[in-house]
Amino acid sequence: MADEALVVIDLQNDFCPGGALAVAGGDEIVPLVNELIRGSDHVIMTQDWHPAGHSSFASSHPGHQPYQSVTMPYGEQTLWPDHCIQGSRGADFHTGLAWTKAELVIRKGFRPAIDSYSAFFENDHTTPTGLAGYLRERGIDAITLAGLATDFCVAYSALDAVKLGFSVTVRLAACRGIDLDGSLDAMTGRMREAGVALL
Ligand code: VGL
Ligand code: ZN
Repeated sequence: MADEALVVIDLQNDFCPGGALAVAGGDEIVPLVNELIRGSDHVIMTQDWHPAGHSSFASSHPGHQPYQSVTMPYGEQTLWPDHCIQGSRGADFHTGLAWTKAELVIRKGFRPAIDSYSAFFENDHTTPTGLAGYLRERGIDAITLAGLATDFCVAYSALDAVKLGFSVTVRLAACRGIDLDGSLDAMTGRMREAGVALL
């Protein structure tokens, strides 16, 4: 039988209460994620990992505020507060996260000119992170997703994974959303339509 992997998305200090881009209740999911980790044969984590001055930061766009949207060469991009800067405490995994079992940590968002929500592709939807190749080469064809944020990095990862032919489950109780202008309902609907199992 083919193998399955748990992919824990961006469970980092900056996405938890007190962090630069705090997701409400982001830290509440840590115990359940740790339980999922204990029960998984293969664990992969993603880590949002931006250089200072990243193009997804509102501070890099004079006259713009966080949560506004701008048009980038690759399409619409929401602007965020400065967050998950490479090597900062905010970019570290949440202290309570049992991360040591992870076989792979995929860092994303490190190219200054492009953001990356998905664990599989950057926001141009064509530049790969390498995760699909890693999974396929290891005979893993099913993934379970948990982490932050439901309506951004988790949802983009789930939709790309389905497109790439993986069987995908999202553990909603082990995720929390940002919910910008109804994005949580919108992205939950898109995942359901795409065939993601929402548990
Ligand atoms: C994320 C916004 C910016 C996420 C990352 O992990 O969902 N959201 N960078
Ligand atoms: Zn980011």
